[in-house]
Amino acid sequence: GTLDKSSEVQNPNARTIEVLQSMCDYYTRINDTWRTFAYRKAIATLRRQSVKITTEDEAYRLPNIGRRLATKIEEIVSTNRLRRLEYAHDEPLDQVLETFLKIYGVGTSRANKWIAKGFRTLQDLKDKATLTTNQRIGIDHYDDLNTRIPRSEVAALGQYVKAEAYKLEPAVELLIGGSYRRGAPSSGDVDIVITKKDTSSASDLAPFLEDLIRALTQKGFLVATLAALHSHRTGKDGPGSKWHGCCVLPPPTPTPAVGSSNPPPQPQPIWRRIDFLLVPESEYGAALIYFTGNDIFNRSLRLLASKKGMRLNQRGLYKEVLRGRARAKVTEGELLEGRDERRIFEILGVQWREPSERWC
Ligand code: DCP
Ligand code: MG
Ligand code: MN
Repeated sequence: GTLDKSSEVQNPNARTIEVLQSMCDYYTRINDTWRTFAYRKAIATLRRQSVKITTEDEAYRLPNIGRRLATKIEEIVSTNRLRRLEYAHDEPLDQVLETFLKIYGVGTSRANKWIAKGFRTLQDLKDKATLTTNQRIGIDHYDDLNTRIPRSEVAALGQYVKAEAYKLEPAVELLIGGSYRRGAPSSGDVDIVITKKDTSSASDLAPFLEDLIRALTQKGFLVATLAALHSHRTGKDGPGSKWHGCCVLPPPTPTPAVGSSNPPPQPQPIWRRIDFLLVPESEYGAALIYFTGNDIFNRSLRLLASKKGMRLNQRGLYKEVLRGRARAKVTEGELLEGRDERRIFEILGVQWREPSERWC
């Protein structure tokens, strides 16, 4: 409030507090909770002083101010600034944050923790950080996994998977969803939806996915697993309904060159992200809508559904669930449609949109 402000101006340590607050803000930004806390306590102590604190010793005698902070307070008073703060501003930490956030599966919290530990480059992470298997993959294949996949390669990768899948089980159906289905000229990953006639649960398809993953791995097509998730339907550990990983387009099997024992070296294939989603036929329409996106289009459809007393998720369109106290779910809600993509649009009362018209 206004009162606080005027008392702050009158506080003999106002300038010191201001500089320490900037430092505190900086540590908050980089998620250094320990230092943030230490600075906040020191600032609170200084706020309570009625005389100006000018030397390290004076500061150190106060509660909640350690030797290092006391040194900084003397530096602020004698130079009217803090060297560490200027250093902090100079550092292109946003750039570092950006670099770290582009590692597969890394979010703001993880990235800021690394920054707070002083890591500034991918090499720092490789050398000094304790990495999960996925983080290691994300760093080792950083450039590959941040390279978009041309549409023609998405098609070729999808075709490779389809051929292998139909060999294993002719009755399955595979479709490339995601941005590819929306007609994008390039994609971030390959999204493959797998279904089969007369299935009503993803677990009906799980043994097939296991076989497919095994075969594609053996062929050298799949090169890393990032996530093999379990059907949340059953809630138990069981066969996966979702698989995320990396793949490469295997080079054509080399034909033995005549008169040459040294074939030219093949360029290293680029690692690509690939997702598989198992969908029972009874949920295929809803899953297609979800997996075609884009995410913003999905959100607006879901919002529309809820405005109309319905609920849309990747399994189906439902009549809104009844909720008891504390919005606890009482029933799952009556399924209106799951199988037919067009029918879901109809029931929602929205005009059919071709996948290429679903950019938001
Ligand atoms: N999806 C969603 N909400 C999310 C993530 C995904 O609705 N938070 C849906 C919509 C996406 C689809 O899943 O279209 C596939 O997810 P991707 O992350 O693969 O996104 P896209 O395929 O649309 O784009 P990209 O080319 O980056 O892969
Ligand atoms: Mg995608
Ligand atoms: Mn995807």
